[in-house]
Amino acid sequence: MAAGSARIVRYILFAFFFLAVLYFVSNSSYESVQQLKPSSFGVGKGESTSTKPDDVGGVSSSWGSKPDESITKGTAPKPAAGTPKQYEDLAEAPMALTPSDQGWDELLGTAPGPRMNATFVSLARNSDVWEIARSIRQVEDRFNRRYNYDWVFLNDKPFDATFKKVTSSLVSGKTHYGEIPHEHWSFPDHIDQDKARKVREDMAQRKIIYGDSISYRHMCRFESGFFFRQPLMLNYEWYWRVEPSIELFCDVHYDPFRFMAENKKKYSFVLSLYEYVETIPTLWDSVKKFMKNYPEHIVEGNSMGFLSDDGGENYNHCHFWSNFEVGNLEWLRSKAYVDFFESLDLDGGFFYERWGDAPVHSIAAGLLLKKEELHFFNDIAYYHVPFTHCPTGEKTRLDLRCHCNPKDNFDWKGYSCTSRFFDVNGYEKPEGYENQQD
Ligand SMILES: Nc1nc2c(ncn2[C@@H]2O[C@H](COP(=O)(O)OP(=O)(O)O)[C@@H](O)[C@H]2O)c(=O)[nH]1
Ligand SMILES: [Mg+2]
Repeated sequence: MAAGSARIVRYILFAFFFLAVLYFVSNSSYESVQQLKPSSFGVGKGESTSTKPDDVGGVSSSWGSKPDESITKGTAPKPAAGTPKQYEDLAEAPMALTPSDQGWDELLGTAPGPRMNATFVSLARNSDVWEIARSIRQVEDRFNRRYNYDWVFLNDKPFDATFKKVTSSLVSGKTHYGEIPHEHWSFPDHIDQDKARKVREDMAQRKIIYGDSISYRHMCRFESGFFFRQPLMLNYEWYWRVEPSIELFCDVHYDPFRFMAENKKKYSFVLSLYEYVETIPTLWDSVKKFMKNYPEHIVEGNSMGFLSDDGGENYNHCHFWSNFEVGNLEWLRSKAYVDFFESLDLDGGFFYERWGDAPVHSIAAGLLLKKEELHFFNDIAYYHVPFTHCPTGEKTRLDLRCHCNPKDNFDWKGYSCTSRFFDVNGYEKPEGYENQQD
């Protein structure tokens, strides 16, 4: 009896031991599977590899501004130039499941060749975060994932943690965040506040788009005269402006910054159109005053023919749409451009009317640059509500893996000025343009 129950106890102990071993084995293999789940590796390059925003101080400047912040992609080395590494024995190719695994970045590949001293730049509010995220994702997928250019974000208020976290996780280059100083986003002393308010009330009644908005006017004045001289922007020679909710429809196979530099271009566009007359009734009078006071800044061989149909007497309202721009910052910082902006600013039309930065930049590009210094990027396909630039020519669209509908292309329609740009420069229009005129 006693021997029998001892045997049963031995059986029970053995069964316990067996179950314990089974539990240990299954539990440790569960943990190794667990490691592959995204939630356990803190994805978000911002979190895992960024230095803290306050690691990088502001750049001092005679124009002055609040300290800016930068987020630098940290410890993970950038992939070497060239195409992604190929493994002859595929069994040896690492399967990179987490950002810290070997080979994670090789999937992106990096374009060979030099880099320009260039940055993307976006003016945005914290509430724009998801719209700018969509834009960044498209710019990265179609171009920047292979070039890793930096991105500067500017705001009249401090950027919040969500904005910084989301945008820095999407940009493949370094991200920098700058707060615009009050004097670049407020009424200058010479503006009569009462007069400006009456204009806004009148424009609201006439239902002029953004006619009653103060912040839109600060935005237009800032983009016209100050974005290029923010401390963070002083570090760069070239910029590409990106707004929230834009789309890029085709692959960008080469570096537009390098194209601009090597072809001596200073300003570029993808869409052009006529400005709402109600927003700029006296802009051309101010421009004529500037031309009279500063004849030395008006270059020979300029694009007056794009801006005026009667040799400069009247403005035809053609302008390049400035929500897309690739341009040269040294030009905007030049005495010629700054004199132009300051002369216009003194006349007060940013507040007594509603001058947009698009006609201001365009008129400057048209008069202060030689016409060969302007460039139309046919191969950068772009959308900003409500207009699309979709390259003319099926071969171009297929080669660039475009996903825009050619019927939406605005270039050759009646309200576009791009046809005029071609005529003024003596460029031949691309094959098939006649079929896209309406
Ligand atoms: N920080 C900041 N950015 C602004 C403000 N208003 C407009 N923006 C930015 O200025 C640019 C133009 O504004 P948007 O609303 O797109 O004007 P639209 O394209 O002319 O209709 C965008 O990049 C906006 O994010 C503002 O009050 N504060
Ligand atoms: Mg916009």
